[in-house]
Amino acid sequence: MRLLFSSRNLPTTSGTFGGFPEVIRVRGITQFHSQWRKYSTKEPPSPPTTQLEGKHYPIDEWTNIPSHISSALSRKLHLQPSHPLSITRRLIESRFPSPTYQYHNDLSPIVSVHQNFDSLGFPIDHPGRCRTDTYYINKDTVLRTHTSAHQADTFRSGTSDGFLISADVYRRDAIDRSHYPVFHQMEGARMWSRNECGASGGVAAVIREEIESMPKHGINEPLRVRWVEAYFPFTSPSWELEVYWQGDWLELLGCGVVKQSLPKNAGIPDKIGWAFGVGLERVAMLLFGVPDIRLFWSLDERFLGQFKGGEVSRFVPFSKFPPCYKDIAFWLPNSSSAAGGQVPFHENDMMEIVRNVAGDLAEDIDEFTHPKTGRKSLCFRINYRSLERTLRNDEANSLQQAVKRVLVEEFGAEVREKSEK
Ligand code: FA5
Ligand code: MG
Repeated sequence: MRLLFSSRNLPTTSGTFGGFPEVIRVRGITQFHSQWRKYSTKEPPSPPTTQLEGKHYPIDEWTNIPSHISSALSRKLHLQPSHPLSITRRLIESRFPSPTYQYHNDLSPIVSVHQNFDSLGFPIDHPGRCRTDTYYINKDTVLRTHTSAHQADTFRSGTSDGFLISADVYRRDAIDRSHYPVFHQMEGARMWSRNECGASGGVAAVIREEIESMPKHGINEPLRVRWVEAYFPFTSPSWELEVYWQGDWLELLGCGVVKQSLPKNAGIPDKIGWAFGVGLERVAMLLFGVPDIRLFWSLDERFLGQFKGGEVSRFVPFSKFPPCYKDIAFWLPNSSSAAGGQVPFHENDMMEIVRNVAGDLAEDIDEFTHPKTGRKSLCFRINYRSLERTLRNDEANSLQQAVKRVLVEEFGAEVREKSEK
């Protein structure tokens, strides 16, 4: 069994037990287990649990939530009045007024696999369901990977024609300037009775119109945008909207016409409508000129002090500290995986190891392809940079050493020493 996380980075896990606690580790999650013995008069052991948002959840071989993720649950940046994410949320909300639209900003991030995937028609083998992509509390419960997890329930509640749901969402994802494992989405949806939607191009035309009228306060024009055809299991047709940013196309949102199975299953078969899911960080990066997604998590007054509720202002960088990159190349045994089984090592496992070790000091990771036959050889370049101070080379070296240790001890990797810088 391979272990993904080191114990110092693990969430609090506990069992209520009738004997002396014994610390065990399953897929890197430390658990406290009772030593219940055959002849004990005490109660049989309860299964190990993890505590999130004040509630205990049983953990199992699917559990994969490290402490840097569980500690983000309480931050709720989209609700901090002077935070750029909250300012962005309110600006978009102003485009979709009450009472047609109802706002839901405080739904729990802990949802069932059914809500997150099944209710939206995700096929059972969809890659989004993998433990390499999703944070599982246990096999039935996840940290929502998108605000669409609440679509079916909100349609079913039927309390308004439209809704906006803003929330923190969680994904095991790449490390770079526009990706973070915790980010914020806003889900928007609007339903009509079939004969009510009068637009000449139907629902599809309405959604593109609605989205193009989203706020563009102070964004340096000309803004180059493009619509790209996309696929989501719960909309058809579907599109993504991209914008040209820092020399590349940046995806802002996904949207489409809601597939009929959703209103049908929600008990409103006569309704049709559209839905979108927009990344609030991505919009805020454009509106406020924030160059790196990690900044939104900063507690530094030089960042937070620049913003005021209701105002869109340009971010003034306090400094640009030098980067420090380190390369690592290694071979893996053929069966190596985060799950310790047959699933191959995934690029996201590397991202997770580095996030565990380096936190926000990792700016981006690039994967190099290595022309080798036989054993699987992997090469990564990790760029370390603090947003708040100059990172010393020896600090970056010890982070790199720690990454290496996890790869060796928990994945059985054989590190190629010459590849180090
Ligand atoms: C979805 O999550 C769909 N639920 C969106 C949707 C809703 C489609 C309703 C149709 C109808 P996607 O995985 O593309 O789609 O993510 C939506 C947006 O979230 C992206 O366009 C991007 O702006 C943002 N996003 C995705 N991953 C990250 C990340 N790791 N860090 C920051 N923002 C992200
Ligand atoms: Mg997408």
